[in-house]
Amino acid sequence: MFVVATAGHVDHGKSTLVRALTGMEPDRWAEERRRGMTIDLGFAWTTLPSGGTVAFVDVPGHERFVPNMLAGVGPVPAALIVVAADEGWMPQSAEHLAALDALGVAYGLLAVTRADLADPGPATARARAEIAETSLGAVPAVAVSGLTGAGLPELRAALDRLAAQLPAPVVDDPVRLWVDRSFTVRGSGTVVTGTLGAGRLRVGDELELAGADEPVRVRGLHSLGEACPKAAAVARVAVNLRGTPRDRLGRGDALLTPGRFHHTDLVDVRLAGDPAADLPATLTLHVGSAAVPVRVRPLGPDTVRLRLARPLPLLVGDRALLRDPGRHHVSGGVRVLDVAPPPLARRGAAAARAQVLAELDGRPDLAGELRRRRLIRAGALIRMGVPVHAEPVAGDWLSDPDHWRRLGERLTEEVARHAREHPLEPGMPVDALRQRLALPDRVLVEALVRPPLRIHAGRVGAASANALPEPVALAVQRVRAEYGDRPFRAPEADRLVDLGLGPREIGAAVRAGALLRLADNVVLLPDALDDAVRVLAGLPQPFTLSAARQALDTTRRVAVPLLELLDRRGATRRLPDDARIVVT
Ligand SMILES: Nc1nc2c(ncn2[C@@H]2O[C@H](COP(=O)(O)OP(=O)(O)OP(=O)(O)O)[C@@H](O)[C@H]2O)c(=O)[nH]1
Ligand SMILES: [Mg+2]
Repeated sequence: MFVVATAGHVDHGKSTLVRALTGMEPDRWAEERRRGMTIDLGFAWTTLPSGGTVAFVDVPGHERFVPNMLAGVGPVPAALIVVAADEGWMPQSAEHLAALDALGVAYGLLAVTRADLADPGPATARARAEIAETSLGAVPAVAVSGLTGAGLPELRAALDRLAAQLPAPVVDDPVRLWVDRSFTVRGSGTVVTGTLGAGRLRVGDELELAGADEPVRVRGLHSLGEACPKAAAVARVAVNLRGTPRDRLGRGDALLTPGRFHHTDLVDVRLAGDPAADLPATLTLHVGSAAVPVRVRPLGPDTVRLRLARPLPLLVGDRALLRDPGRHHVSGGVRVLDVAPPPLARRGAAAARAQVLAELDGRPDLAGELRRRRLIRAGALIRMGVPVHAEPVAGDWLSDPDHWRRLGERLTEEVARHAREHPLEPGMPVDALRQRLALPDRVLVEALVRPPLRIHAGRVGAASANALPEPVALAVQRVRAEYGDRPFRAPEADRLVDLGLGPREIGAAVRAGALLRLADNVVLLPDALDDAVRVLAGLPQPFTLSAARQALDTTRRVAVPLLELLDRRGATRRLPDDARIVVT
């Protein structure tokens, strides 16, 4: 199927032509038929000589209904421009063409209608000249009469040739179905319609709807009036949604493949036409079937920041147009450069931003995004429309290679500094490092640690972190020299002070396994525990505290906490009468 939107001035015969080609009535409303004028979008389809199907989105020509026209052409990549032979080029011929140009529509046909009323030559020449100046370029032209049917076979053939030129749809892309109508069908509930430009839909699919907390589910699908289990782009589709109230969605909403779109109310864009200085401060942004008021902040010569009145699922590279509803004027097309731009808080930030934007062209660029964002989750990039084809540095984090290298260097410096400032600690806590380097996730710290650094017990330090600082190592050596032959005699508090073993030094020695702490200021050499168990096992069982103290040749100051420690470790067991036995 291929979808084409009509375009052209009011009363130039768009709906008549669609009716003549399809036998279907594009003017759905009684009011439209009564007034002989299209107000809202119409939909009709027919089979072409090739056997292919063309679906029309028929738009209104009246200037009051340009917003409806834009909702129709927004998601459609091809246009049938209609000009009446007897009236020629008119204001909405120009405005519709400007809109197609702004949206970058590149495929089209010119139909000069009402050719039974006047020579189509002059209107054809003027229209082709106007169209040639736009994104559509040189287009084929066919003179037709909706009244007599003259030219219709030629127009059908031309539509077939146009269909053959269109690029193949990307059916593996995520779905972003811009809703152009929503209504309720008795017994089925809410139905929305739209032009599926990419991707596929299946009955049962879960889709995301901006503003809804829960996914919505496809209960039924129709295409061209027929129920179908699935539909692939390009197609006109009607989607029946399970459990979604009608008032939850309407024109301008989009049904999305979950997790694939970033909803944004702030975008930086490049203007296709007018310089930024001429733009009013408020305009309406038209994209897909949506129309959203925006505030415009000029940045560079042809770049502006748009603040949207409500968030939209936009991607880098999206085409949209700005219109001044007050002046009935298409201000120009825009190309989305950044859907998650940085705030402009500092002085000079806007100028700096303008320089960055000057380098961007709206083509997704992974290396550039990483350079600018430094560190970002793959999912966030995908939701911006930037394909990810790089290895994450950790988890699903991607980083600019230079930034990652600098982070590694800074990590080493921070660890070294921490070691200088806290010589007794066995390395820098991972979380302190994470904060210091302003990293959003611990896994990044872990990934940055390289030999000779390592992570041990939640800290980053040299692989030899167990090595004691020299003064502590010397003090422990002296303890060993003095107490090695009296292993259960702990140095007195003032002796510890003499040796330079304050609480922090003792802590460091204990963590390094060089001393065993029984209580505050009561330390033994670490092998004392096994020795004690051996000595106690040689006593008649059970034994009392006093017997233990004598056998170990020590004081209550050591014996009490030592036995308690052995109890805790399960080496000894305390009996109800306070005697103990060695557990074998
Ligand atoms: N003689 C003649 N009259 C035509 C032809 N095409 C359309 N008309 C008449 O022109 C008038 C407008 O036609 P429509 O098809 O409603 O025009 P439209 O472009 O759809 O108008 P809007 O949707 O309101 O913009 C109607 O009265 C049609 O009968 C034609 O080829 N020949
Ligand atoms: Mg019409």
